[in-house]
Amino acid sequence: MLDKVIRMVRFKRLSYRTAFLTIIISFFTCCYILFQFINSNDSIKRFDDYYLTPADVVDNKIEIRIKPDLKRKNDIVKDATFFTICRNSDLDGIKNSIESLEKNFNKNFNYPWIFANDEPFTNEFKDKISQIVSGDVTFTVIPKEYWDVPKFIDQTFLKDQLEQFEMENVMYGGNLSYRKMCRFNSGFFYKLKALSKYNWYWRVEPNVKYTCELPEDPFKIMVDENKLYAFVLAMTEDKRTVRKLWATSRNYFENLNSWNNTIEDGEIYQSISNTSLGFIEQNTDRNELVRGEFNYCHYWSNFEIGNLNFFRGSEYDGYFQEIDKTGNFFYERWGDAPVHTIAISYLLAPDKIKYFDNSGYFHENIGNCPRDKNDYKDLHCKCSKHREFSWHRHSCVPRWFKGLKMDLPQEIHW
Ligand SMILES: Nc1nc2c(ncn2[C@@H]2O[C@H](COP(=O)(O)OP(=O)(O)O)[C@@H](O)[C@H]2O)c(=O)[nH]1
Ligand SMILES: *[C@@H]1O[C@H](CO)[C@@H](O)[C@H](O)[C@H]1NC(C)=O
Ligand SMILES: *[C@@H]1O[C@H](CO)[C@@H](O)[C@H](O)[C@H]1NC(C)=O
Ligand SMILES: *[C@@H]1O[C@H](CO)[C@@H](O)[C@H](O)[C@H]1NC(C)=O
Ligand SMILES: [Mg+2]
Repeated sequence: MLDKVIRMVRFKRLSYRTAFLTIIISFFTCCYILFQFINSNDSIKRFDDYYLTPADVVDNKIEIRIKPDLKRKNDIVKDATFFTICRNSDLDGIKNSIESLEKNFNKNFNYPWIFANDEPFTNEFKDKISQIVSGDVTFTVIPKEYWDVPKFIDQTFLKDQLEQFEMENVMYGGNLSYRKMCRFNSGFFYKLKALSKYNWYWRVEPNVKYTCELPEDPFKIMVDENKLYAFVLAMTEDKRTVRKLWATSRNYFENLNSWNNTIEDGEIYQSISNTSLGFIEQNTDRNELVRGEFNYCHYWSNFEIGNLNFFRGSEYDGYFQEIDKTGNFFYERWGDAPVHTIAISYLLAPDKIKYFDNSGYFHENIGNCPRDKNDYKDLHCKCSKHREFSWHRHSCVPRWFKGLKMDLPQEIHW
């Protein structure tokens, strides 16, 4: 090889000195390229070039089952719906969730319910579900473009990462479908045609329980109180799943034009108003415009009531696409909960976020159980106070009140 180069150089009548220099320069260029390549595993840049903005596609396989004799109250929220994504195999689990919500709430309100799946629902699923939901029911199939691993993802790197996460014993560490689900819930659910005539969704997962009655209509509360997002539980995320999420998110939000407008001359960091970052940020420098660290708190997204137009808006959707470019929904295991939370914390003022106390909501073993004896009795709760998590020391609910300077519920001293 070297001989050849030298012969070529001689052929071109160049001096040995030029040849020597060329070889040295080539050598260092090669080293540099190799070094960049080795390091690129860790850089965001590598994947940017290949990113294709997700196509806008339509879920065309929509089936609606109308309840013909439904007489709904007047003061319901017209553009509100329950929303569930699940598989056919989740039938029993989702039946439990529906029965619990119908009994404690929806039998009096008959809100519609939309079900989405990455595969078509079976007739058995549709029949059984339609029987137990009191409102109209819609079934839709999630388009492949909104679910499958996109082309820009490096399959070899992905395989390594799944193995790595599995080895580290991260929950769902090696699970690819879980990542597809999280990405869908981060950047696509609000684009479904099945949801297009709605502005409010209430997310429900299989095997959740509402252990108390909900006498008031949470959708109505959202509208009346001018809120955009509601949560009932909050906790910290496994750091290993979101190693690069905070940095990537900050890059996006702090380069938005609107961000500059919120920082006035001479203002110190603490007085940047109208974000809800106080919930998720720690170790901020009071004297400098320097952001703090992510404390890993997030709104637990298996329960959510949210405004769809907030998610459909260019600030949120633009955020999703920007962070999607990194491929880290797959290479890491970014959850929809921290993604929603960070966006909400940057984009919404504290007064746009609703905390529903005394929800009696349980996801598996973790939930809320009213503390006050009278509340417990009045709401006909059936939950164990020993399983109450909202005010547990690992809960982020207290942090929300403190960080956003909200008044704690009366009997809580933190
Ligand atoms: N259609 C579909 N839904 C899924 C899939 N994986 C998870 N889900 C749904 O996504 C939601 C979250 O999944 P889950 O297993 O409960 O995750 P966890 O709550 O984080 O442990 C639930 O509503 C599941 O039914 C999938 O592969 N296909
Ligand atoms: C992957 O995650 C889903 C939940 O999203 C779960 O139901 C499934 O059992 C997991 N698969 C494996 C192989 O762990
Ligand atoms: C925000 O302000 C900084 C400094 O004042 C400037 O360098 C930056 O370009 C601005 N960003 C945008 C998006 O306008
Ligand atoms: C913050 O946003 C709220 C709306 O959420 C608005 O009413 C209020 O005036 C804003 N405050 C400042 C200081 O901009
Ligand atoms: Mg779940």
